[in-house]
Amino acid sequence: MTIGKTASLFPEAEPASPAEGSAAPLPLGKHSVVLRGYALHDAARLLPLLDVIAQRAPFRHMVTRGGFIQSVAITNCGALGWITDRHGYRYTRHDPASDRPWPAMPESFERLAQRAAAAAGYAGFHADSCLINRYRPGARLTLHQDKNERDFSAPVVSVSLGMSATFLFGGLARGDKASRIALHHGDVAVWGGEDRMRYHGILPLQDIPHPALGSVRINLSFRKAG
Ligand code: MD3
Ligand code: FE
Repeated sequence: MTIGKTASLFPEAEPASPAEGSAAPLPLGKHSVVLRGYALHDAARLLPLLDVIAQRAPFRHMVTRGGFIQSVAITNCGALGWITDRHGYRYTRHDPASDRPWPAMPESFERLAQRAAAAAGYAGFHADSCLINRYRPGARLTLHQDKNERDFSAPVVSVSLGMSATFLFGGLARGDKASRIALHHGDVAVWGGEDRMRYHGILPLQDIPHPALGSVRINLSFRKAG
């Protein structure tokens, strides 16, 4: 196999345009990849749509089952939205803050997630949920598994915007050693197969402002929740 020529490994991962991802896919686990800069070309179009979503369903700090307030503020778009409260974690059709349905998922969000999934080998991915995480300096996500979705055979597609973060990618047990991967503005990661159940998290964000977004990191995670 030729190093630096990944076309045979990831035949569908070729960028649709030169602007869509410049580096070769970086394999994480056996069934996960980071597509560096894959969303760079779309970022300017995603941001105003995010503002519209956040006007209708504002970012909020939710309470965990254990009674802790999350340092990450969240909102959702799509048919289903992920929430946490004193009863635990789950997906709902309505925003508990307004009792209205979550804002619809913009078509451009859906298409980006579908394209990235296909580029990672998951053709036919249809997200019905997009969890939007907002990190300010110091915000973090402790090691956890995502297991509120019905269908673990579908991957999770994540889009990073704004400040860079250090992602922790652990094993199937909480105590397994986690590797660290930097995620930057425009990076897209796709987690599937057995990697889907691996523990993961985000280290407390450092305050290194992003030139366009300032002191904030936004992560969109697309899921097939229902
Ligand atoms: C890896 N969010 O919201 S990317 C989460 O950057 C979450 O905000 C992180 O973990 C963030 O649950 C990480 C998304 C992600 C989602 C599911 C995964 C990464 C994953 C499942 C398995 C492995
Ligand atoms: Fe997660």
